[in-house]
Amino acid sequence: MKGEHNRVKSWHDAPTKPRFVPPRGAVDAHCHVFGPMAHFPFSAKAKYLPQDAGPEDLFALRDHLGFARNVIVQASCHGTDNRATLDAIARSEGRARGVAVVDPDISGAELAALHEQGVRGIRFNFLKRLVDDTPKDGLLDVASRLPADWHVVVYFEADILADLRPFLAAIPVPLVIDHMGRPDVAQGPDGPDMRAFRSLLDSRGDIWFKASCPDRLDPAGAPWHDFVRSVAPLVADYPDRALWGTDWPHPNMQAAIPDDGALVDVIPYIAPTEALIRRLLVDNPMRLYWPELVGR
Ligand code: 0GY
Repeated sequence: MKGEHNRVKSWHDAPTKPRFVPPRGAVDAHCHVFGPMAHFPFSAKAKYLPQDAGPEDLFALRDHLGFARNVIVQASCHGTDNRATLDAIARSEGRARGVAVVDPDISGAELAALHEQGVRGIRFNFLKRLVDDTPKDGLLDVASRLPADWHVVVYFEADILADLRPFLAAIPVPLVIDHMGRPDVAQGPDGPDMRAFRSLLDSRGDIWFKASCPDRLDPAGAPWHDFVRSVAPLVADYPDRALWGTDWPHPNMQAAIPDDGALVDVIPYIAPTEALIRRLLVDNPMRLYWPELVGR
């Protein structure tokens, strides 16, 4: 394992305070924790080796940005060892839930234990630069054995969406698509990538998406005009299926680290009414991750 000086840092030390004020109860529905490595070592198969980005830093950012809750998605650098994610959830005083990465042969008892610890979904990652291989057979089996009301988060790039469609159609629980399947937003809202993604959303009523990561999808940089022009129509047309997240600590973004305050300031451009903002940041993520609190 390399030393700390070789481990990459991909997040901003002092993000600006956003001008946009999120509504009460807002959920950052896509973020991660890294380590701390001394307690939770990275996977031997990790494709990047980050500096520690633990729960204290995550929760300080949550408060700084004006959010109330986090959904912590197991990052690929921790493989299927979910302890760092579970530790962060346990430290959140009920204000975080999580998405795990599991071996397909995980037992029902182990899944139930993850549920007890705040996990509400599992993630299938098809990015070759992040994982060696993602054989699909076992995945359908584990997806069919998930606890009630869980979902599957899927991360893929636009160029494999057509090939993935039969597999996605066979997953027997709701789907959440990370970063909208990484469309080329420079194509605009009616370009082939967005059209293909809309076709996926139209194929099932239970596919959600994260309207997230302008920094990954729009290399022109802040204020991410192409992202806004491509994503705002999607949020408007599928208002009950959109989620939003910071993606902190921005794995692999060390060459172009986004300012989290600037990311939050994109929200009113992709969700320009109070009603849309409330669905994007509160109602939708609460239905998926804290359904027992909805309507109370
Ligand atoms: C993201 C995106 C990336 C990384 C991971 O699990 C991960 O390592 O998700 C990426 O490099 O595109 O959503 O955090």
